[in-house]
Amino acid sequence: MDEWIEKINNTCDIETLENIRIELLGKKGILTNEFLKLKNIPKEEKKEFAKKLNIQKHLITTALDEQKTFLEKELLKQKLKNEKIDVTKFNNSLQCGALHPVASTMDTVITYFQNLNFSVEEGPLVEDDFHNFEALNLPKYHPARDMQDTFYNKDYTLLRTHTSPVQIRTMLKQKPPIRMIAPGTVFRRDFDLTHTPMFNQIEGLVVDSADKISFANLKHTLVEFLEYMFGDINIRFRPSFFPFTEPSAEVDISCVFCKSKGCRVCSHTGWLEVLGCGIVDENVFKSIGYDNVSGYAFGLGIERFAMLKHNIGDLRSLFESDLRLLGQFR
Ligand code: 2NL
Repeated sequence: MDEWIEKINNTCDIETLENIRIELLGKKGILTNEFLKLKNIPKEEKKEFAKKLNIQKHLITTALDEQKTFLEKELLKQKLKNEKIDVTKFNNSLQCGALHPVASTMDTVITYFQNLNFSVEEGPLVEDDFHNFEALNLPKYHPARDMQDTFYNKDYTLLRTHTSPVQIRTMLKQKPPIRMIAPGTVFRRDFDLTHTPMFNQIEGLVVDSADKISFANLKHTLVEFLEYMFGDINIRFRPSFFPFTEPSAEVDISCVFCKSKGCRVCSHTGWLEVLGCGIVDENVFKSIGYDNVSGYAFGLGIERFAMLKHNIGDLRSLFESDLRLLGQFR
């Protein structure tokens, strides 16, 4: 009997254990057989024999039950161990997304100016004539309105053609000094190799009391900014015209592709135009009721910056969501 008990205690799986139970206690089991012998045993020995058998049966059943409980517990333990999820484990094979080059360039420019204490202002995409044109020294029927072909709605609202209306709204709701940028989406009826009907802009505006803000302030801010964005480059300010600034300038950097040797991107001029700027026109301040102030403003196209920074040749590739391009910016 001791050997059987030992065998039971050494069993490692429930199936073997069940086989042992059948071998001992099944219909044709060894112990079952012993019990059958009872009827042929003389009366005087029967009691002793039966007692011995019952003890054996009890020992066996107890051993079987205990081992079964033990094995079931082990099985559960194993199962829990195998099914445990390590929520802290990092799956390196995960495909990570990346910021779109337009978004990351936007972030870089915004953070740069935030660090110079510029506030970041936003405004509606659907604008009215006053905020988008009139207040910016662009009276009705002024030919300069043709510069930015506009999407008009039936109710005379329009899709903003630049983020300048955000500056107008900010100046109307707060007093100088103002030091802000307005990043966002703008819309123009223009669609060719170098233009998309929707694109992104960041404009900057600094306003303070009269004579405090000069072209030198503007020039310094933009030179520092462009050197931060493009590294070791040459920069030149070219006289230009915008209805909302006087004087106005366009800013060129030496071509980052050919190092000014002349290439297709810079049309063999060695220069790339990257932004427009100027001293805020007196008429803009007049239209919003500011008096005795001075200010500068500038505007740049994010898509163009992203293309120059990441060496992207075709503007359209920024709008195609092609993972072969986007995957390169992880
Ligand atoms: C460009 C030129 C520019 C401004 C934007 C501005 C805004 C206000 C008053 C005066 Cl409220 N000026 N904005 C000024 C000069 C140039 O953008 O080429 N943008 C892509």
